[in-house]
Amino acid sequence: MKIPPLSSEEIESYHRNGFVIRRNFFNDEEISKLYKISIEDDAISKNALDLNDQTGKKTKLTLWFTPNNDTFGYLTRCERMIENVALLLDSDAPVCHFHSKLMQKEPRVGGAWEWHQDYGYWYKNQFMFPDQLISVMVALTEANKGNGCLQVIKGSHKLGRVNHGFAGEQVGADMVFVENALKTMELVYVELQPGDVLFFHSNLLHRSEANLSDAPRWSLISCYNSQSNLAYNEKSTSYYTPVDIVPDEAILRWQAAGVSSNDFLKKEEDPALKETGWEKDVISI
Ligand SMILES: O=C(O)CCC(=O)C(=O)O
Repeated sequence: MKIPPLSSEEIESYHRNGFVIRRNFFNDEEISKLYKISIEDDAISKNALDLNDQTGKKTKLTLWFTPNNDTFGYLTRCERMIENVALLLDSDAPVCHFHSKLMQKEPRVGGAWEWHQDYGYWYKNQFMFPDQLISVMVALTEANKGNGCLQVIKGSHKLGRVNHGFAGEQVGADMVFVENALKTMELVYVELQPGDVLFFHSNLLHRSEANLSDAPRWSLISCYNSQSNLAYNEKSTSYYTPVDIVPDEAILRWQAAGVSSNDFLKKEEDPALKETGWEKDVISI
């Protein structure tokens, strides 16, 4: 059954709040297939990067740029995803896939993410327009307060980009701005069930706590860009390549192996930032 596109109220709430949640965007069968691949696929585990948070806990993720003919590629390229992303981006140009990252917050060891805006990283790639960049979080397991779900500051995308500096091996937003925002704007814990999806603006302030629970918290975060949004310091090519859209059924019906990307991010490559003043360990996630 076709999932109805975001309504005008949902689109309006994305613009007002900086995010919108769609429940049951992917069904149980799709999510169990994706979760099974994510825990069993060799390419995912071999290409996983560990980033230290400020307390030394590891945040693990596998990131690739080009979505291929594999089940995760079909998820990121499916009609339902691209149709809704197109409704939220501030452009009529074709939707392109910047990158996807499989977030692997393992029980008791999965580290925290400091307060940041995704555009706090991406302006270093010299993307011009934050309104033409969006992240989409797809829950592969339940995400709740106990296992370190995402927290967002509602409406904070309207602050514009705030300064970012180092926080462990991550980049964190200037805490003066975060604390000011928290005095006047609502902190929302984004609790998700498997298959729920969060669409969020590239300037929305967000963070997550470490996973101190016994349950894993896995999700895919796919980031999209409009073809009209150029990035003058980005070496990967997918961000300006229109997504080759596949039917929604591809996720379940088309034969595919694990993630077959040939452009996984390697920590030492640091493709976007090596010419900037940022330290080489900080990667453009
Ligand atoms: O998955 C999380 O807990 C946070 C990830 C995040 O903030 C990001 O990738 O920008």
